[in-house]
Amino acid sequence: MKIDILTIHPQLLQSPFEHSILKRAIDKNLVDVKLWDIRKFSTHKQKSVDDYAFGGGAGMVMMIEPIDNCLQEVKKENQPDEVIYLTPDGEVLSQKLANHLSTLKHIVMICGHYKGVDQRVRDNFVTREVSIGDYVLSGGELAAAVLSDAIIRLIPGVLSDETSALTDSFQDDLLAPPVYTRPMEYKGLKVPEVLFCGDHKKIEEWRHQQSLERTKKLRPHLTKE
Ligand code: 6GU
Repeated sequence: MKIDILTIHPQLLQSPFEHSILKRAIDKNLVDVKLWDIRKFSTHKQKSVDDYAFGGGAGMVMMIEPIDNCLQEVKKENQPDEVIYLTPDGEVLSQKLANHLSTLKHIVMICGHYKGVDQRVRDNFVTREVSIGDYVLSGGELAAAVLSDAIIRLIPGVLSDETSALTDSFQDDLLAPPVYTRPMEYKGLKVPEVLFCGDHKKIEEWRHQQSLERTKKLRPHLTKE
């Protein structure tokens, strides 16, 4: 998979891809992530990427030209399956959407700032708009990092234990069960007995029951009856 991310703050996005699972996925060539600095595609003397909103009002708007220029450069390499604009008014990210996006070959993400991008970018270049929740961030960069992580970890071969993504919270509309490790007892705090019984069927039943109870309590809308 290839992910191209268009941003005016490429440095802000570097670190998430330089550690842990995302780094390993890149090192294994399972995904190629490229950060594009929109500012480099500005034709203005000052390399400006934003301007005042027509009609007035507070806040600057990101201009169409540097984004168009950058997108054209990205598309020279190959045609993307989706051009995603990260915005608080987009479709709220879900595991279902992450699953779908993880099956694609080439995704472009555009990070907005200020009051957003010129609507003509959204109307003509963007194929999908995604939000990571109903709250406002100062820019799309952190959202793009979240979306990338949610997608990349699902690409076959990225997680060492192939089944571990399948048993994630939400993968079957259930929250994950609690997990424990050594020591068996810490300052009087004990691990549930059932985990030491050695009966794998019984343990799986207990875990499933815990998942159901957690989901009912914490995400009641997921338990359809
Ligand atoms: Cl995708 N962008 C911004 N700026 N804020 C957000 C968001 C995206 N998703 C939730 N809040």
